[in-house]
Amino acid sequence: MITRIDLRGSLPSDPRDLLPRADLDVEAALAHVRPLCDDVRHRGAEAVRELTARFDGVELASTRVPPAALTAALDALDPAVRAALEESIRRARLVHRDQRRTDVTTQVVPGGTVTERWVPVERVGLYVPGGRAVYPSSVVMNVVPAQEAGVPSLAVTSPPQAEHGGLPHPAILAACALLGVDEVYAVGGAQAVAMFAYGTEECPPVSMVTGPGNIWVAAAKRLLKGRIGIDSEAGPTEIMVIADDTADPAHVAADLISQAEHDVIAAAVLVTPSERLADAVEKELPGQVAATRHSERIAEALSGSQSAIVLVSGIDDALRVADAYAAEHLEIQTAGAAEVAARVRNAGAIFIGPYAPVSLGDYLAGSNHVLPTGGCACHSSGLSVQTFLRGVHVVDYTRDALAQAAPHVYALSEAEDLPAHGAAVRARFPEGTR
Ligand code: HSO
Ligand code: ZN
Repeated sequence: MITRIDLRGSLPSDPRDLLPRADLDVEAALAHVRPLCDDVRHRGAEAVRELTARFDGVELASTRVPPAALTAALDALDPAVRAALEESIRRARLVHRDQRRTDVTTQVVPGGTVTERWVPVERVGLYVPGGRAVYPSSVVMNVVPAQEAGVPSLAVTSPPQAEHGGLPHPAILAACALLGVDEVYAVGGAQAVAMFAYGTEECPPVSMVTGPGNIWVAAAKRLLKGRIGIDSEAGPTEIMVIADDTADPAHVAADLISQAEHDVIAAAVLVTPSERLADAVEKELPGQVAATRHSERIAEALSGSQSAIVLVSGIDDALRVADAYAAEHLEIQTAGAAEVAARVRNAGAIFIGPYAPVSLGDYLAGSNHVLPTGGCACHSSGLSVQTFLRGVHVVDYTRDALAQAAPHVYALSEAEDLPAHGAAVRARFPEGTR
């Protein structure tokens, strides 16, 4: 069911290439998406409604979801799900509130200061997928950091579902209501990103669009990036587990399966120095997979070339493999797990020990579950308050402090053959600076 890769002899020089990663051809989708975005740019809400009829089979009277539909969805929400979402929101708020930044003023020289002022993005649009993946938890993970960053205006959009009366999925609407988001649109696909980027008569334009989506959404985000800010492009889910003999094979198997459940191209990788554990996990998998609801999807993900059990000669090599792979989620189930985790450089999020499975992080740890995939964890972070903030330098110098800097400005402006730069300073000191 799962490939085994034995690296106990030697590690390849670049272990990153060990496991192939799914590569969506977003570039190819751009050609399809460009005319749709142009249409929305020129014809606004009318184009959005036409495209929605064409792609979603829903005739929208208005692209905006009536506020009463949000309250109705919340009233109809299963109380257990409501309680879980409320607790998820509470924990996420605790963590993200601590990510807020205070303005810092640095005295560079007497009379010369630079303040870094943190300013939230004015208006953000959040895309929430519909269709097969309906994740109210992802609404929480996108909305909470934006709110804690102080974003004053936040809109959500999600594709309309014919079977739900042409509204987005009720679980999405209920999550919005719980989070206090009342501006929600029933629009999906590239036209949703274009609606946010260009604005329409029904939806004012936003400065930034975040949230996962299908290939058309990813293509529209790539196309409109620059006009709008975007978060990173979300790829298929990945879990890597570093485990040794101290790990429980049933738990390791369950965790690999949990993320394989997302997608047939999800990646589940165990890295272990223990052949005994490798054998035990491999033995666990078929029974556990067979017992779960989406067994076909999971079996396909586990048997794909992106998933594997990797045998290494020790924890040092396991860490080299993990750093090279830069997994979205990395579990450490070893002796001294916290110390091992402290040595990891590249991972979207790290889960320590036997009682921090990834699915806790997906819903309720308080951590964010929008994380870098596809190896991007070597240069990017998950979604956070910082995503929605801009650091603005505010420069404040007195006459004396400028006079002191002037000779250096003159020297550099000459060195760069930009004499007008020096002249702008010299103009303030007609009598000279010394
Ligand atoms: N593991 C997913 C997030 C998610 N899981 C949402 C369940 N719902 C990507 O990190
Ligand atoms: Zn998940």
